Amino acid sequence: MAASIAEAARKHPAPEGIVYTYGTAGFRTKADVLDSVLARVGLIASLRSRALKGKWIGVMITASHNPPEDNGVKLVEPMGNMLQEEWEVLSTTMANKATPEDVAEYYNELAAKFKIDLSTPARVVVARDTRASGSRLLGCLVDGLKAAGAEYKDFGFFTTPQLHYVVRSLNTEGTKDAYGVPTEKGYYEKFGAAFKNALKGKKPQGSLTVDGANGVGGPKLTELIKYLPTKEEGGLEIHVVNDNVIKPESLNVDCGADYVKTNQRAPPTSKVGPNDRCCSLDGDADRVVFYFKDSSNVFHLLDGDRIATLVASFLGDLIRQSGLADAITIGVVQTAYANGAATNYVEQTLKLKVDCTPTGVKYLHHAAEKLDIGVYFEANGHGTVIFSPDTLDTINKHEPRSPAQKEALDVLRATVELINQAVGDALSDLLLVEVVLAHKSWGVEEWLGTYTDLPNKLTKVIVSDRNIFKTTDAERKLVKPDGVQKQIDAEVQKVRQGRSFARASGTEDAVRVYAEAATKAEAEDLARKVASIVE
Ligand code: 16G
Ligand code: ZN
Repeated sequence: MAASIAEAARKHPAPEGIVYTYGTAGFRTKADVLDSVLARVGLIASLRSRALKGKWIGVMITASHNPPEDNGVKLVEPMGNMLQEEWEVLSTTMANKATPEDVAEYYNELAAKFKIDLSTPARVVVARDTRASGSRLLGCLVDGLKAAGAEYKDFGFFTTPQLHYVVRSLNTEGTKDAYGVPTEKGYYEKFGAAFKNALKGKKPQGSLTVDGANGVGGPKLTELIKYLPTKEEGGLEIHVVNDNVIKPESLNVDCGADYVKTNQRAPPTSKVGPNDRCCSLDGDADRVVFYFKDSSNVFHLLDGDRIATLVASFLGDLIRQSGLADAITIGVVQTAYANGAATNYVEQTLKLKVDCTPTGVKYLHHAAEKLDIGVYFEANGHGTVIFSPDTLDTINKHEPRSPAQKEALDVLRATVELINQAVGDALSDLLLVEVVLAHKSWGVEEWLGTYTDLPNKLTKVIVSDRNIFKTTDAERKLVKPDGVQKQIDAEVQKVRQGRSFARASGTEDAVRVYAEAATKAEAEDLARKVASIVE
């Protein structure tokens, strides 16, 4: 096998002078320098599967919201979680091995280190988004998988959450934790049925326009719609826009969740009317934000914070109405980017506990796993809700004591099914939002009216070395460089309802500064001052 592994590495030589890192979202960079990485990821995925006694591992080829010429790759653990941190480090080391011989040697070294029996089957599921470079990179990945003797299933074009779904379903098939039928159709059937059951006769108002970022989410949503009740059957009218995957160079260009969140405006092509509900997915559909224009043509964003508060309030109502309030508690997990008004609303109005974690889905996910029901969303739209095994058991076994309790319990059970437990899923999340709005008989204005965001400003500062910025307290305070936090605190004191923090980006060579305050002018001024301290 050493020979075949060296051969695969030789076929896809590592370009000189590039250092690769498995970051918060896997390896991600310009697509034309990723061939060697993909071949090596094939080797790592095979080892990871063997280390877990032949469980299915997922490999997703995507660069999410990044420009069309980028690409990336990330690994998925058997239950649909993100790759274990230790293996992120091993993947990084493997990606940076210089020669084919080094690659083969490291492969054997890992096998020895983890006592991996190389005759154990290795099973890997692969899929990709719609980028032009995807098929070439898939070829490189497959070369690595074949060299390692892995069995693999190629699901072709998939959203990232569909891949997570299939991985979890394959590994739980035939057990009491069976998640779903491990096929694309199985995904649509599961979420389609759950949506219908969770609506339970409540009719969604108006329609929803979904911007697919010209990525894989558009055509997959079009497919999912076939499994949803039609408007005539009491379902939701959905219009899919920006779903041009025939032109991969249009991916994420002037559309998509990142565009809308960053620019605080609808895609220029948007043609919807006042108060029409819209949402935007990102390039691999694991992220969603909602928005609308009011009758004065003013744009309003309903971001991840809004989804979290909406969903937490709905689940809280269902738990109480089912008679489960004494047995189950709900918590919300946010990052420092959550608007202060959202945090306040959860604590003061919903009376729920809020945890704050560093940026990155895996941190929120881990914190949410410690709760009975953990609602986690980043402001940028990544997120989902997870239910602990005990909580699921309680919900499944609960005997309602009245018709009203039964009604609420039915909706709660269907809602659990509707939420992708493996990972934040834009398609599942958007259906969840629609279910909540339908039950509350709310439109976007009522949703927006729950609380008023504090004015805020996010800026990016280019520094000579971002690695000197070290944070603590879930990135809310700087411990290094010395004295900087003190200066930030002094500025924050000067404005009303001020809050600000600076952190090194995990995806770009820059430091991000966030500031919020009672007025827009104060928030912008605070951001400017903090940025100049950081510079
Ligand atoms: C990655 C993370 C996302 C986070 C973002 C922050 C995942 C799957 N993605 O895209 O959660 O919000 O990085 O970027 O974890 P930043 O470090 O550049 O601010
Ligand atoms: Zn994404």
